[in-house]
Amino acid sequence: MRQSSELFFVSSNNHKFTEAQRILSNLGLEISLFKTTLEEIQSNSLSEIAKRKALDAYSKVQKPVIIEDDGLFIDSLDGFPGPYSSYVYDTIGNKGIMSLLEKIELRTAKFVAIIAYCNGDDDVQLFESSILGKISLSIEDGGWGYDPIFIPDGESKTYANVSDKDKFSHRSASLKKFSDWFMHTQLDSGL
Ligand code: ITT
Repeated sequence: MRQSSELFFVSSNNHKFTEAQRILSNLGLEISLFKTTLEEIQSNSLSEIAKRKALDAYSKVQKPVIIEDDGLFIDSLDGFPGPYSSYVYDTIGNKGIMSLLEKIELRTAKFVAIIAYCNGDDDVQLFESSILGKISLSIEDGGWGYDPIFIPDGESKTYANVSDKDKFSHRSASLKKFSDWFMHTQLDSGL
């Protein structure tokens, strides 16, 4: 049975919302976008950043919210851009990442997604998943963000051109964890 609730996905990124909405809808959960730019603290910990984003989101919406914080961690760059992925994408972008990896053979990387749910001033639940992969040798066409340069393990194409990104993406894995928890705890308790 399709469950509906007043649950807001708070983000400045339409692409993230579109994917999250599709993934959660397939799991029977409907969300709405509350579009705004959230406070993003300087930290080496994605969890800390996600927690603060969720609290900021709740303070703005005053209703149950989820936020998502992602990071692309490149092994040969000691995990860079990691928690700084958004800033790095907006500054040096995929071309800059390619330049940093020029002549570097080790191109393994992982994409991490943390979903944070908040329904109160100090009530934050975190759901984390990651996917291993590598950085492509050239920038593919299509997709958004780092899609054109991230090849998930087991695939020959980047996220931009795989046939069903939702099936295995970092986002879908963490959203699945969240929805399992949310359906069994929050909706059952009548929220
Ligand atoms: P918020 O307003 O939700 O914070 P954001 O784009 O700043 O949006 P993040 O802080 O989580 O999001 O930034 C992570 C970066 O990684 C950002 O540049 C995204 O575009 C990129 N990214 C995250 N998931 C991605 C995906 O599935 N494919 C491509 N790029 C992705």
